[in-house]
Amino acid sequence: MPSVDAKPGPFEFDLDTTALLVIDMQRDFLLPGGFGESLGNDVSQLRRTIEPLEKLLAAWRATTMPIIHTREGHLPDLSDCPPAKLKRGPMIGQEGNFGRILVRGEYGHDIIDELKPGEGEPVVDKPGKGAFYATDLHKILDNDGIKSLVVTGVTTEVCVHTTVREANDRGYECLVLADCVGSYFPEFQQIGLEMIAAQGGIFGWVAESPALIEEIA
Ligand code: TIU
Repeated sequence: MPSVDAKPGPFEFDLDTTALLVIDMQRDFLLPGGFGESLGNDVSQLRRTIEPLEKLLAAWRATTMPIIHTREGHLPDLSDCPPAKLKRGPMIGQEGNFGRILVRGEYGHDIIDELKPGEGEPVVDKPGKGAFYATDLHKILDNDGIKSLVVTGVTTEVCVHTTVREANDRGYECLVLADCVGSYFPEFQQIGLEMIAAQGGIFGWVAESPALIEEIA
């Protein structure tokens, strides 16, 4: 069984029951001039994940293990956006530099060109931060016999954390790749990763992508 050097200890996984999750690598969050930057965020903190993710995707696509992408966003009429979310995110649905912000079908809502989903790789649209809430993700994984998830994407303390917590409660073992997840806030990146592996791996394992690529190559 492949094993990756990780915190709090080796992460063992089976090539037949492991999937890669790429969370919300969307233009709205990552492009200079986009929604994320318009909120005063430093998008370079997220953009440093692009190159390691390109390498990881290339290595992963050479295996038979599935890849699932997610996107955060809403229906054009915002009927799936809770008023409470809209109240604290009044820009959702407004016209931005890349179309209506976090609205499905808009340019900014889609995944960045560098990490464009490949043929046959599901893209799960989610209205919330967690990838399991109000989506078919659990069903997609369960149908494929998936038991372990390698989790990547943005942002570490928001959609990555929420998804990893949801995954734990559904019985998945999660490995989070430190160089393939990003936060606008360096301190949240560090603490967010520590929180996952603390207490003997309360939410899972944390490793660097080159260690995993070596195992699957
Ligand atoms: N994908 C995701 O994390 N959505 C967010 O809203 N993240 C923030 O950090 N705001």
